[in-house]
Amino acid sequence: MTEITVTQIPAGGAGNPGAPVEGAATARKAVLIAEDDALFRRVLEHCFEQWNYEVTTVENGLEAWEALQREDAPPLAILDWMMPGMDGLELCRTIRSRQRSPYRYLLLLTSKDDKQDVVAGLEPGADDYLTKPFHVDELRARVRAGERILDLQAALIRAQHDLRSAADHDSLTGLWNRGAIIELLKGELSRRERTGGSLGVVMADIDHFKKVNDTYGHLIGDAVLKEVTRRLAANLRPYDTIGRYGGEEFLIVFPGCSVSNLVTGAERLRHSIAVQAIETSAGQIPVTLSLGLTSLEPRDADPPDCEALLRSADESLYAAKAGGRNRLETAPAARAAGQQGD
Ligand code: GH3
Ligand code: MG
Ligand code: MG
Ligand code: MG
Repeated sequence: MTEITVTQIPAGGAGNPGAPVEGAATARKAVLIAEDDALFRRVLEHCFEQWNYEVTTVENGLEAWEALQREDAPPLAILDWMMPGMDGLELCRTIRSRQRSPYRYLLLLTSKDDKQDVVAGLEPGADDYLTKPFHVDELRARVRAGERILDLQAALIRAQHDLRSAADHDSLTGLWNRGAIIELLKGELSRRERTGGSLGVVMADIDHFKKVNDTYGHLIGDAVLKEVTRRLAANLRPYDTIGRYGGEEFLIVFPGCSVSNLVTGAERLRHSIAVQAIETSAGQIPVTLSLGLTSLEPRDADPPDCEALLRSADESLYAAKAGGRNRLETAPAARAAGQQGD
């Protein structure tokens, strides 16, 4: 007969299963319980429900593996050692060899307490183990330890994400920074080399922006930059990419965009800025944008490289400025690469 020890602790006491595990109040935690013994399964389920966990239970190792492969699988898994289909050890080994991230905290349940068995359990990748029959307060303490590891893991992932984001994003506008947008353009160029297709590049620069700073101050200038960013981003197609190329200069990449579509797209951007003065705490400030366009056609053999493409967009922008601002100018990319011989 199966023996289960459930320690009785007074309500509110340290081991009270009714008290939520630390941190559970913020977001509901989730656990996967894989246990073929119906009685243990019920006890485990009851404990975790009391601790306010979202509980998924399965009765064998194969079902557990299936459940753990789902995108929203619980980060914490309680795995029985002896189970039909795939035992707990095999399951740990499979999870560790096939799933590097997100990290799963695996607690192995075993009725074996021989030291060799414990080593055999931890070696393939279990984080901790608990011997049956177990005490509820010991289970809770071990689960807490597991949650601390998972919380740490989540904080690390967040920090890694923030660092990566800070490295390739501009902090004022939230756009890709210069290095990142150039890399993205290079990526598009090499993709185009393989697949063909057209590619549009636009350099956009706010007109007389220095005057905005001189008249209203730098902080208002920043607010204008943010609003210009918002309007530009709102008027792009989902697959276009925009980055802050310099102070008040933006680089926009339009993959698969023919010249006529590029002109239409760029005109929409110009219009989105000129159509309405920007509302700031210093009042309404009218702003305009000049845009330099260049594009590669599907049949452009031997296309210019990234640098030549940028030079071409820059020359078009210069022409737009010289032509009176608040306008677009277009130049074929190949000319800047010196491939048309003029
Ligand atoms: P043009 O029409 O020829 O482009 O004239 P402009 O005044 O926009 O160009 P200029 O290059 O003379 O000046 C750009 C100004 O943009 C100067 C600089 O202080 C300002 N600027 C660059 N980055 C920022 C920023 O992050 N915030 C603010 N407020 N101003 C910035
Ligand atoms: Mg079993
Ligand atoms: Mg400018
Ligand atoms: Mg400029």
